[in-house]
Amino acid sequence: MRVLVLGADGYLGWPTAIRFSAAGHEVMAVDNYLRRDLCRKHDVESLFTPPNLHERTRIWEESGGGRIRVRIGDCCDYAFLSAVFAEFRPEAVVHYAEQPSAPFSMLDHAAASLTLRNNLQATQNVAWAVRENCPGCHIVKLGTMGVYGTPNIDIEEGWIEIVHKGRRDRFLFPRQASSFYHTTKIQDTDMLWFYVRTWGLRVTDLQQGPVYGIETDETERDERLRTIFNYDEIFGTVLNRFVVQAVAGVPLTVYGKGGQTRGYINIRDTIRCIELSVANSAAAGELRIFNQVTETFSVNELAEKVARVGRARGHTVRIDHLENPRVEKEKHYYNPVYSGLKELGLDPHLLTDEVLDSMFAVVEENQDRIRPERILRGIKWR
Ligand code: USQ
Repeated sequence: MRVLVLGADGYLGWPTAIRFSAAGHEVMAVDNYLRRDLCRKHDVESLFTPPNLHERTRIWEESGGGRIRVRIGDCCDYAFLSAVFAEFRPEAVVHYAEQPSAPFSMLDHAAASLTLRNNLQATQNVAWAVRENCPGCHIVKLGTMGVYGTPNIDIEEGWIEIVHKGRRDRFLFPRQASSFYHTTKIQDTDMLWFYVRTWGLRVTDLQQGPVYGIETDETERDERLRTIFNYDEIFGTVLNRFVVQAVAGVPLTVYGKGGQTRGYINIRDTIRCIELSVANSAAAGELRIFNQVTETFSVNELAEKVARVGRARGHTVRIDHLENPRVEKEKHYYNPVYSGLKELGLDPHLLTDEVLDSMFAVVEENQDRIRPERILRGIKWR
C-alpha cells in the first residue's frame, strides 16, 4: 500500500514510518519539525538527538530498510498538503501531525493558540486533501484517552447507545477533557465525524493512552534509528520520565496523591495498532473508534514498579508526592473498554520488569546526557 505518515519525525511517527517500510509498503514521511523547534525554544530535548528526517531515512535505507520519501512542510499549509496527496495518492494516511503535549497547551495563551490552530487546521486540511485528491484513502488519526476524562461509568470505545424517553440512538461517548490539548482532540473527532457523515470519508480514530518505551523491532537495527525520547515536563510521558528520574537520582515526581489511573501502552503496541488499523480499513462513511491501551495503572503503581526495578539495578530511588500542577481527580473510578484492537490481532507487550529493565538499560547508556533541570518546569493548570 501507499502509506502517508504525517508527523513522521515524532516519537511515534518515526517508528511507524519505518515499520510500514519494513513491511514492504511505499511510505512518504512528512514533518515540519514543530516538535524539535518547540523543544529548542523551551530548552528541552530528547535524551539522544536523532538525525534529521532526511538523514534518518538514509540510515534506514542503508540498514536494509526500504526507501522512504521525505517532504518537509507544514500540514496547516493546505497548498503544501494537497500537493503531497496529489503526488503520492495514499491509500492510507496516518495523521500524527499535531502538537502532542498537554502541559505545553497549558503554558500560556500563545501555546494554547498554537495548539488550537495547529491541531484543528491540520486535521481539517487532511480531510479536504483526502476528499479532493483520493476520496477512498483511509484516515487513521491519533486521538487520546484523555478526551473521555474520568467519568464515573465504564468508558466505551468511542460510541454509546442512549435510550431516552423510550427512544434509542447511538452517539459519541461523552467527552470531558482535562487539558486544552485533549480538548483539541475532542474537536478533531467532532470535525472528522462531520466529514464522515457529509462526504462518506473512512476514518479510524485511535484514542490512545500515555505511551512508554524506547525501542521497536526496526529502531533496534541501529542506534541512530532510535526515536525521539523526551523526559521533560513538556514532552515526556509519565513512565518515561520516571525511568529517567530513577537513573538521574531525582525523586520520582508523583503529582498529588498519585491515584490518577490511566490506560497505558508500550510503543511497540502503538505501532502494531496502527498497522492493524491500516490493514483493516474503516468502511466508507464510518468513523471507527478504538481505545488504544493495553492495561491500566495508577501513577503510584507506576512509581512503585519503577522504584523496585531501579533499586534492583543499583539506583537509589525515592518517590516524592508533589503538589499536583494539573486539575484532575486523584481518586476516581476508571474502567475503559479496550477490546477492538485485540480482536483485530493485537497481542500486547505488557509492562513487565523485563520491559522496564530494557528501558533502564538504554537510559543508563545515556545517563550523562540527562539534564535534571528539565524535569520540572512549573507549568500549572490554574
Ligand atoms: N503525572 C505525574 N507525574 C509526572 C507526569 C505525569 O504524576 O511527572 C501524571 C499526570 O498528572 C497524569 C498521568 O501521570 O495523571 C499521565 O500523564 P502524562 O504526562 O504521561 O500524560 P498526558 O499529559 O495525559 O499526555 C500523554 C501524551 C499525549 C497523549 C496522552 C494520552 O503526551 O500525547 O495524548 O498521554 S492520555 O493521557 O490517555 O490522554
